[in-house]
Amino acid sequence: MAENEFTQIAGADGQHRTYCRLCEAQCGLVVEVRDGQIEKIGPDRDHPVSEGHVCIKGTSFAAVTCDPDRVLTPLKRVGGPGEFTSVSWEEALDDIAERLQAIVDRHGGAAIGSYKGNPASFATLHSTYGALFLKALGGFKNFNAVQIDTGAKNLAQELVFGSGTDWTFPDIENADMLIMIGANPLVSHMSLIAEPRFLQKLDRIAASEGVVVIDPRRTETAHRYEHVPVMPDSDAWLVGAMIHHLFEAGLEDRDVLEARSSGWEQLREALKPLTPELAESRCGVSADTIRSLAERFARTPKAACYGRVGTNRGRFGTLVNLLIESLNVVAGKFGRDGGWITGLAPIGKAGERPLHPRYGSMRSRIGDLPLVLGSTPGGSLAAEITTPGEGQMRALFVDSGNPVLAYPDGEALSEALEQLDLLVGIDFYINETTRHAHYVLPSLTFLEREDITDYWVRNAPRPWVQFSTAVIEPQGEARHEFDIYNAILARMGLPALFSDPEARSNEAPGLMEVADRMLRIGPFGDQFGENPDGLTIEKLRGEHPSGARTAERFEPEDSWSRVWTDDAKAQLWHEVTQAEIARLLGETDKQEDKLLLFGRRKLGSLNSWMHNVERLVRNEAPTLMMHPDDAAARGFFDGQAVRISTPTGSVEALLEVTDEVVPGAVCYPHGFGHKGGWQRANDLPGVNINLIASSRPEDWEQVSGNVHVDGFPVSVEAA
Ligand SMILES: Nc1nc2c(c(=O)[nH]1)N[C@H]1C(S)=C(S)[C@@H](COP(=O)(O)OP(=O)(O)OC[C@H]3O[C@@H](n4cnc5c(=O)[nH]c(N)nc54)[C@H](O)[C@@H]3O)O[C@H]1N2
Ligand SMILES: Nc1nc2c(c(=O)[nH]1)N[C@H]1C(S)=C(S)[C@@H](COP(=O)(O)OP(=O)(O)OC[C@H]3O[C@@H](n4cnc5c(=O)[nH]c(N)nc54)[C@H](O)[C@@H]3O)O[C@H]1N2
Ligand code: SF4
Ligand SMILES: [Mo]
Repeated sequence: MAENEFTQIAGADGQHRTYCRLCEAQCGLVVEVRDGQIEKIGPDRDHPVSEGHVCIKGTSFAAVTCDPDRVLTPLKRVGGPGEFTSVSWEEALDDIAERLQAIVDRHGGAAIGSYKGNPASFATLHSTYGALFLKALGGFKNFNAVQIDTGAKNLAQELVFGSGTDWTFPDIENADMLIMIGANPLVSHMSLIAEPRFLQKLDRIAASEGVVVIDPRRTETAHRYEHVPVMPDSDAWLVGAMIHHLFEAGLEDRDVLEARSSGWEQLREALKPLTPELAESRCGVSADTIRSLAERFARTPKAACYGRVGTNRGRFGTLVNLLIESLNVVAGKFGRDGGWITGLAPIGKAGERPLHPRYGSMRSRIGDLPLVLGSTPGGSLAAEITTPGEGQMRALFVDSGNPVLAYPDGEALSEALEQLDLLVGIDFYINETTRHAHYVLPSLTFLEREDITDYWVRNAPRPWVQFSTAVIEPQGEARHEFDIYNAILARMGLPALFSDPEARSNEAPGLMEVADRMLRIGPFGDQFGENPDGLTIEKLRGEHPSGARTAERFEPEDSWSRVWTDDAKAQLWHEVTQAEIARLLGETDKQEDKLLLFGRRKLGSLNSWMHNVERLVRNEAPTLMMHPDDAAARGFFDGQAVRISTPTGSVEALLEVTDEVVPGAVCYPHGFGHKGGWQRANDLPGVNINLIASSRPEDWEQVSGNVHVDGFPVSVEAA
């Protein structure tokens, strides 16, 4: 086959259309393959939504798939952390199944846990079958990134709209104004919004009524648009005061409030004391700015207020997110063209109440907190292992994740992991977590597997769906996670994933068979023939190799049909709202000599795991950013070595004196401080900033269980 011809045969010479599974933009890619190996990765200009957009991470991905440090055979631990020897799949799987069986027999399924990291959300049904695997063993400890990423937002959506998984997001395709709190899309490429061409969209909004970026740092995004600097961990004051002012000025949308919401009067009363003047004293944004922002927002018909990770990890994450959802309702932006909307997942039946465990239906063993979406707080991972008693965790699967770098107090977690009877890592790298494993099982990179965009495209202002064949054959002995789990279940005499429970058969339906069924009954599916124009995987593969647009436009109004509260109204008052507003107003204005530490992301990094790619990390040297006033007050200079301390620990960093950050706060990126099986990354400067963040349950945000990694107090001294 000629090199410039398109092909869908894994490993065949020619060009392969696929998509990037690193971030939510999921850009279309064209990969050139020769002699079974990747020659080049470029943009897919035929992709209906990314239209040729890519970033340096996507086009550098061959360096991951072909990384000489990649794990290509099962590894068995033979010494201290990181000391492994290659073994056969048979040996590894037999031993894992046997040990697992012994643990289940002796301690029951509660002793088993599973951690699925961020990349799992980009692989077809991975979170679903990962949870089914655990359930098959009688387990229910599902750890993931929820309580360090989205937990407060999930909970706020559940309380206001009745679903933690029908994400609300701004219709950036049609909005004229966007308020963005704690998000930096110029680096992250947008989160909870799937729109690869976001920059075009934001520029258009900026040229209309404006993009306002509320952030303690003058980020890349803030620099391009309007920046409102704010103290970390103080957004509840700001957003609460905006709602206060809307009511005060009579700018609320009465029609919406009366017909489609409940509890707005209680919210209005509770926020009466939260004046813009009081908010100014707590968040550093002037009362005038708060008032004018609220007025601009209310008076722009097509506007939305969006909060992302920076709103989730403070002491009031749930309240901030409740107030953001509420602000959008009070100002009449929910379910409006160019406003605040929900989307449709292509997979699974639409128009049904989501099945996730309701808030409060389960509680954590550590900290005794109600669980959000049934997910076990990652902050409890170490304590689940070290705390004796019923349900003590003895076995853990870490699949697509790296909690030692991702979660607070990685030191305590590293020590705890060593106490497990069985730790299995499923990854193509030995990372800071899997180096503690008894076995590391090699998985595929996304270029070696088929996938369908099953999850994040539900948050697309211009919805699409794409199926990709595998670009190359699996490297070495790497296997699909789905097959690994099934192989373990088979050895334990348990039915295969997704098989009919009555049949007790080990005959697994293929993963794509399951996905195809779910696509076909989904909102864009062919309904098994009833809707001949609808989609199937076969049709996606044959007719839309670059992806298919599934709807010209969402009907924003339909967002109201996905409100799952009992009365189908937006619920603006809840006991959580009440308690959290009271807690906020009861806060004393502490004037400690502490600086509040918050994080940042870098264009060439992806959380903890793209640091082995030379091209991405060449100039990577994380610094602690500090405002010139704070540096002068301490006699610090640019480039100086400093020690950052908390009661949990201390680390050293290089200081960068810059007025990019607000006075009173310091900024350091997460995901550094490597000691995995990656030669390049281990050489990088930088520390694991989560070593100094607390994982103690009393330090979690007590409503959502989110850990506090943005805006926590630290002291900084000369090193
Ligand atoms: N202080 C601080 N901490 C943070 C954050 C922060 O902003 N500040 N951000 C948090 C956020 S938002 C997140 S999502 C978490 C992320 O934390 P995690 O989800 O735990 O971890 P990652 O760093 O993304 O590491 C992913 C691992 O999965 C592996 N991997 C990649 N693709 C695949 C695959 O297809 N299959 C398998 N089996 N493995 C794969 C990689 O090699 C890597 O080892 O970190 C959180 N931690
Ligand atoms: N290049 C790159 N892209 C990524 C990732 C990556 O690691 N690198 N990670 C991916 C993942 S897992 C996620 S979840 C998304 C996240 O996507 P975004 O939510 O856009 O993430 P960040 O870039 O971390 O932006 C968070 C912003 O919040 C600000 N912030 C911190 N604390 C506060 C606060 O208290 N109040 C306010 N108002 N702002 C605050 C920070 O300064 C930062 O600018 O990005 C994804 N995309
Ligand atoms: S923006 Fe995200 S999806 Fe697109 S190429 Fe970069 S990492 Fe991949
Ligand atoms: Mo994330």
